[in-house]
Amino acid sequence: MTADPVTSHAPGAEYAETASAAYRAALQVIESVEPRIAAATRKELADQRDSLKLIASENYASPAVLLTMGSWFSDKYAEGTIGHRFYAGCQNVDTVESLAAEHARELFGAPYAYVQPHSGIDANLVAFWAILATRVEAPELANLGAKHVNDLSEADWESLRNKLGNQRLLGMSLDAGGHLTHGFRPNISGKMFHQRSYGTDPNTGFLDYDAVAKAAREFKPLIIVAGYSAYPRRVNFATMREIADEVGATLMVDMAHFAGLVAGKVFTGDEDPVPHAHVTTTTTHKSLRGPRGGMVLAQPEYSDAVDKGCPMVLGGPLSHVMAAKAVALAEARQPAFQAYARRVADNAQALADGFLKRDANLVTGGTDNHIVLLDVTSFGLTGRQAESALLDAGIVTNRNSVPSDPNGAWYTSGIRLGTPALTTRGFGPDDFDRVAELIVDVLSNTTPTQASSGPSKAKYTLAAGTAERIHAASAELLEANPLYPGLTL
Ligand code: DSN
Repeated sequence: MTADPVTSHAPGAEYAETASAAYRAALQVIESVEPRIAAATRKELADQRDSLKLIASENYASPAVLLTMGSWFSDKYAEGTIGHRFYAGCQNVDTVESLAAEHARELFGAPYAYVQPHSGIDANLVAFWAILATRVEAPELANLGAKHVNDLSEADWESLRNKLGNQRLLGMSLDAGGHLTHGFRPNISGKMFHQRSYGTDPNTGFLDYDAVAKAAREFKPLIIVAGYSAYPRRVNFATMREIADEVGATLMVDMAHFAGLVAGKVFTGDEDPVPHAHVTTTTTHKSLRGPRGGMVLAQPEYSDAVDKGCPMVLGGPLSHVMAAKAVALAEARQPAFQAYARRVADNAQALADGFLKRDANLVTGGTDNHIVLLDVTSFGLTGRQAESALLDAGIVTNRNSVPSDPNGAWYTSGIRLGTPALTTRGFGPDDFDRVAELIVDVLSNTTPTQASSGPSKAKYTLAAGTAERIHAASAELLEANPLYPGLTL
């Protein structure tokens, strides 16, 4: 297998020697204080280099992004917003936050960007509260005579609390591929709202827009959440916005999984959520390939409320991570990122084709994004057994529910696979066909076993020699597509 010249390296090959010197020096410093942490850090890189990482929500950030996080910005408190902080001395944090927000606005064509959220769930909580504040609290305060909040009586507060706490949210169900934070009952989003889910067509596995519209008309939600973490297809956000407009709902899109495909212009027009959603949330570390963190993009009518995310919802911003977001967003604005994003989608197609030609079952029969959802019941396995057997063979995946999953959310019947990480290493379509072959090899050689104790849905036996054979085959692929080429510790 040869590495593809377009995307054969994670960004950073051109400064690998300098980055190596920086990491060697950093590890030496860490070693002098707590050698076990230095050792674990070295081991983590070795493990990541030596495994086929197919977790759809993971990637490899560039050394520039990673190095940016190791700075004194970590030491600064900066609650508030750019130019309006609750602490003195935030002039450099203002620079960092302004640059990150500017890159985000330019990259996504968004009128407003808020780069403080620490994670995807934080970004979604900021969005929920911003929508509640804009749609419920502000009009209610006007009804109460536009009093300053300090002048509200206890009865006014009670009335406001009742209204804020009695709103409805419609989101994609977890087993159809939605996310925990889209109204799943054990999550705060499923408790703070009256919640209803939409699913996918039971025959095709595709999103059924008529069913979403029907649910919206019946339920009349304040918020419709679109977006997914395990749905292998594109979404028409123009249609979702029409549905939201018809029922007077705010359309919130969580693009955490596919932000890289939006940034890389693979999803354009009706498939680009940013112009259609009132509020768009994302993480920055998945297909977008930045540091761990979150972000909110908003139309102007929601921006004031989003801007109050800290201290409304968030603690002090992580300024070192905001700096790294700026660096990653600058990388994503380069033409090379568009080539990368196209390759992520092409590779997912190749992975899906590789399974289909080997008679494996895929939810929706394929993919047109970065996710492939493999239904492992035809191998006689649960998702849990498949995940563990694959890990034994050095293939890192995660088990995932399939629609109407007979094995529930813990054992599951599926394996979710994603292409962003290995595409960063330089894997191309031929490599992903080989990955499909290796996965089918492992699953075909895995036998469920009845446990003498404990849950049998987790027990399995991998045929002798399988793990060794797959490790050797994976090593060839991994060596041809090295992680952080030129980076030596
Ligand atoms: N944990 C992320 C994922 O794996 O999709 C979502 O939060």
